[in-house]
Amino acid sequence: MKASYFPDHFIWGVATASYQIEGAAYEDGKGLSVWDQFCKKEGAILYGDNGDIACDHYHHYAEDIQLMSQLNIPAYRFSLSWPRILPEGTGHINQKGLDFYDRLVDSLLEKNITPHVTLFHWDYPQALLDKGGWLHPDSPLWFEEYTRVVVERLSDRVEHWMTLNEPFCHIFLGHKTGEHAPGFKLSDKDILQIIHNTYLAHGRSVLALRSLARRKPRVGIAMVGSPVLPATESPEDIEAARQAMFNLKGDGSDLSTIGLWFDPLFLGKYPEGYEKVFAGVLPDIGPEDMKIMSQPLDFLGLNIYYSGRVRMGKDGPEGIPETLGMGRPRTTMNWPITPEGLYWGPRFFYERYKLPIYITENGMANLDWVYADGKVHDPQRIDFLTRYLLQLNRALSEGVDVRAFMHWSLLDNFEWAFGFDRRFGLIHVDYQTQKRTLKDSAYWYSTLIQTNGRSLFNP
Ligand code: IFM
Repeated sequence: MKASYFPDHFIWGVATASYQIEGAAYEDGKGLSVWDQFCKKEGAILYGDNGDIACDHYHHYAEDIQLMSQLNIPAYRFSLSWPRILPEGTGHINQKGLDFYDRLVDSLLEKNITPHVTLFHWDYPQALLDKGGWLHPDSPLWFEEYTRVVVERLSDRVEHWMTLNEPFCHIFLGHKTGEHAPGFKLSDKDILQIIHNTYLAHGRSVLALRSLARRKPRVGIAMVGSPVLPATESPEDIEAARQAMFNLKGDGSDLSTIGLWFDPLFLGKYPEGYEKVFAGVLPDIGPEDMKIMSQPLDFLGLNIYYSGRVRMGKDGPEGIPETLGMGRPRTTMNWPITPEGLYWGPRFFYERYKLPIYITENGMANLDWVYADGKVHDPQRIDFLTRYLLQLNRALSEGVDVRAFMHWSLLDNFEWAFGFDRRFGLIHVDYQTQKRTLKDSAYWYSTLIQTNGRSLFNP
């Protein structure tokens, strides 16, 4: 493919999240988050790392914004720490926490960088967990209250909002497998109730944003959007991929089926077969619930990293166990490199949910260090992004309405259970000194942005 199909107003950006970069975990009146607590658990995090200091962005935000400006990055997706703003989760407002986000937003706008705010990227207030967390029937109201506080303070300047980041990871890894905070291993019944409550919280938050925001908001959500890939482009294999993504199968894999996580939000109903597959463990569903959780959105955010593949077999989709092994390329997360995800993901989600697509995260972890010449050479990341973005370009060329691409991440940061071991940034962070060094990929991304994607075709 030779032509660049990135439209004129395509949004190029970078993404981060509060707990992964801010540090200042015990400063200026911030309350505890479940991640502050989880990191103290022996063996929870690789090498016993924690986000107490992380990239110390709380104190280095001006420098980080200056670097974004130097790179001509027009959009910055970041999240707010709920317990920094409401230390107990509800009630008392910590003005110093809000002041920080005020300074952040003002400094971004001064540099002509558009803020894209995610309200919740996993650092849940510990005080609310102690009251029952997302299982508590009032949990949607708590999130609505938090949204109102934020909107009251920031919506005179912020127009772009995401309610939640990757509910699948937060719920499944945090409450089912226990790999993430709060480290629970709950029953399927509890998980389905948590999904339901979280989605009600999302819906209430959207309603609050729409009714209170002083500037007309653009509201969406960032979902785990890695699609299932078809083994070939035959209509049968493409159909197999669709079915594998969206249909419940009743084979024990249903909690991770994409349709379970997307349909309630975007179609206002649980997927076909839900009552049967989950008989005996269904959540309490109020008469208005599906309407509340499926509030119309302005865009669908997809975080896409890697995918599995299927073909159509005689009894339906068959997985192809080929993505790793045999020396195949992979990132330091051990994730296979599957660029076609940025074609099939936008295509399948746009086809089913008919919303403009934002790629709210894509990128790779790499073994980066500062070379003897003082630079950080990361050709793998440049190659990875080239391959993925060419596939996104293909989706655009076929009419899929993709409006944004946000690189994960701006900075190397705290990669959850993997601590600081995995580096996803365009900017290298020396965690001992907090020195930032632009990687080769940062300059490459800057050129890409300035040519609106055309440099992909003339490297
Ligand atoms: O670092 C995470 C981010 O917080 C959520 N999406 C995936 C990234 C890489 O694992």
